[in-house]
Amino acid sequence: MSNKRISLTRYLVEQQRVDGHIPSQLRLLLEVVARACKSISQAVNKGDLGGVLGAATTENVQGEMQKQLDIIANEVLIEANEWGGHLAAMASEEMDSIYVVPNRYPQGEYLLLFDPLDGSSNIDVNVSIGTIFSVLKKPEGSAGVSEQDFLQPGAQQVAAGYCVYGPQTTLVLTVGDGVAMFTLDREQGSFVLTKENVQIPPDTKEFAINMSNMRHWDAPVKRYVDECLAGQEGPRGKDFNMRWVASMVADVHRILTRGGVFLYPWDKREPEKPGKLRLMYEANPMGWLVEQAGGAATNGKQRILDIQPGKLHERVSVVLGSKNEVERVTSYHTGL
Ligand code: AHM
Ligand code: MG
Repeated sequence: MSNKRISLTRYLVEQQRVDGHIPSQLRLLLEVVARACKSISQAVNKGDLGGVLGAATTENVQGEMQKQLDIIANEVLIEANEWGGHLAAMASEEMDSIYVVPNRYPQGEYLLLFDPLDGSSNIDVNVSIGTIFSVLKKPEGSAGVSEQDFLQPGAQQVAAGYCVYGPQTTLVLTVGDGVAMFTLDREQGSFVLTKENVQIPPDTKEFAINMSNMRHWDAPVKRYVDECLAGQEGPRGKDFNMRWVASMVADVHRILTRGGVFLYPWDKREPEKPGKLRLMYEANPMGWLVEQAGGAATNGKQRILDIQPGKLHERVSVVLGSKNEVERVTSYHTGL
């Protein structure tokens, strides 16, 4: 990378002009999402000073109590994106059904899905949280727009990313040409390219899982974690370290930065649910980012991006990160 500061705008213009990776509507969409993330970052930063912490009085479609900031972030994303003419509809973790762009605005060809504020349990305790997003194209020839239009496997995504609100605010993006990271320069008010061609090392000594659920896991996940815990004396012949932020954005950001493996597996507590995390606006965008950085993402058995979603808020087991570790966990499930 040269010494010149490259803003997100310039990066996107060059992706559009030089490399032909993104059409202008998609560029606009990504700029608008980034602007919304800046505004969410401001609200997160203010915390108690802005009176935005604490619980709201509502539940989302998943039956989880919403926080005030969950609702604010959701509104910011909707308001920023509804009028630009780049979208046909949006879907969010915080909304039961899809949000169709109102008739008073022009309709675009893209569909935007997001988890407006991931890591809700960390909002009030000043630990990193973030926004995750995924962009799909509305299938051609379908009149109007319906939930059915959203139900495309993650491999069809045309852009995906997240913005982590931590000590720095960092936007991480893929349009299918590798992964780039942009740090928010608060004085300038713009995202500046700070890492390109992000690569996850194939091997790691770091795993991330909520260990308190151990007694509920399936045998393959137990075996994998037991072997990590056995360290140098065990079958892996090396010591492992454990990290768990409990914000997927922060855990994935660490993995994109220095490698590691992240697991949120199926467990016996709610056997009818395949896992805790949501396929379409958590696992798919993160899975694609990780693959674009040379890592892998599966549900323990198959590639996450190949899963055909059956419904908008579908859940999925997640194993993602350093390729050799993900392949190992997957082989413990499939026996291959
Ligand atoms: P959320 O979208 O309601 O915030 O839930 C998802 C979060 C992930 O960010 C994180 O990986 C996981 O839930 C943490 O779960 P746990 O509370 O079991 O640690
Ligand atoms: Mg979430």
